[in-house]
Amino acid sequence: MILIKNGTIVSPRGSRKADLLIEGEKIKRIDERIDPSEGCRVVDASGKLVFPGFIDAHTHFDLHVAGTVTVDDFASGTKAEAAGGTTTIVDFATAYPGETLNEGLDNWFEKAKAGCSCDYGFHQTITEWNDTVSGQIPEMIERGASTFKIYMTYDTQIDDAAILKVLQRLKECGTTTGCHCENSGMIDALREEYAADSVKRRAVSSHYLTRPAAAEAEAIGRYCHLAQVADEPVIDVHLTCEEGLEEIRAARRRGQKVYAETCPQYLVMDDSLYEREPFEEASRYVCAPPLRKKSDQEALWNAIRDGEIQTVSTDHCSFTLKQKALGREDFRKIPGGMPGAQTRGEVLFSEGVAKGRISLEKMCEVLSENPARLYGMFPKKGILEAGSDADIVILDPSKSHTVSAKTHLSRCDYAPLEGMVLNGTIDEVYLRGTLVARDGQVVCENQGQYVRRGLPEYF
Ligand code: DUC
Ligand code: ZN
Repeated sequence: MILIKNGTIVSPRGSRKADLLIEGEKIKRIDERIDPSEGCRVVDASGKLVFPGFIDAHTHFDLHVAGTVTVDDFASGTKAEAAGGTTTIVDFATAYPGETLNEGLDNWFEKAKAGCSCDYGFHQTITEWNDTVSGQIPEMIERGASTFKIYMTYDTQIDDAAILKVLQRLKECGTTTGCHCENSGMIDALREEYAADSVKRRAVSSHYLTRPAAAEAEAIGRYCHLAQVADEPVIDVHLTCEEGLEEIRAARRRGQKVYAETCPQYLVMDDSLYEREPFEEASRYVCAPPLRKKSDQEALWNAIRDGEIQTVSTDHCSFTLKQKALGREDFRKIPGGMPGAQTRGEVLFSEGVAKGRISLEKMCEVLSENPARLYGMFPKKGILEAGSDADIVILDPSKSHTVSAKTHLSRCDYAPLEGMVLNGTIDEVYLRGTLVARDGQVVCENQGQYVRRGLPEYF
């Protein structure tokens, strides 16, 4: 047994000083005072915050993009996650056109065999729509890949007719999907225009200029209207901008259930980074949708505070600077994505809670409880209460540290937030009762198990 004593137990409904007893893989008891029984290991959490393990519902490990593959696979990616307080990830299994959903999911189970240092699950990505795919949805739910993902851009995109049919079918099955919302026609036209100009073609800044906030907002609006017709709750993943948020607000005013996710990069970085020289300094921030304006950051923080954004995930999708250099002559060839697994919780604490933008309780809600509910893992995950998995993060709010690629566990050779001082440091991370990470290092690897997720809870 392990007894975590004198910590502040955090929940969305309030925080209180209490002791927490772990027996085996589960939380046995939480009480004002618990005395250690014989043989019980006592962890002194005086002055520290005790959170339910964080859930990252948006990762891309071992993903092939733009002729290359992410540098982090499940082994390194989940180590970075565990060190950063994440005890469960949900990655995106993809059935490419011509593959069955089962084949897509099988392929991602194979990738996870690299070894996982936190628990893991899968969303199932749908890249084409036909009777066969429709018929396989119940089996995906049965296998625990109970929520889905669709794209309105990239070569994985499906058109509006298919999106409507997906939403109608998922409604019948009691589940939902996340969607990458960007207007591909608008983006394709702008990319062609910029690429025709030999100077612009080499400029990293062309990346964000060809993916404007309007392209995201239009797609979010269209997605919400399709969901209105299907009468289906939906999830917008990686919301970046106020214009997009306005579309979600409009849908909610119509009485729709729309859940929104954002990511730390959209909260603390802005599009001026794409103007940096030389190429290596700017290309590292290329991701889609792109970083936006400072005013968007403020809108997103406020939306988290006000409950308009329900989850904060990483969209961890890492490429080395050498891989980014594939687009040195043509911005369209820069693989999109950046690492963020290890810093998500600490960034939210330091930039959010410590700076007074959001409460401790809200941080817990968007990192733990809300993703657990929305993605069918609650109350096994996402909450500290008797009977739940003993997935626990102990954070020392008085300890600061500096972000550096030299010490992070991602295989990526840069950290987007290199040099940033974060106030608050994760001390210890427990995965189902086992201490798996301490002081930014994984101390017990490959303990992750597959989470067979249930149907979403709509709140
Ligand atoms: N955006 C990225 O930047 N990378 C991978 C997938 C995505 O949507
Ligand atoms: Zn993504």
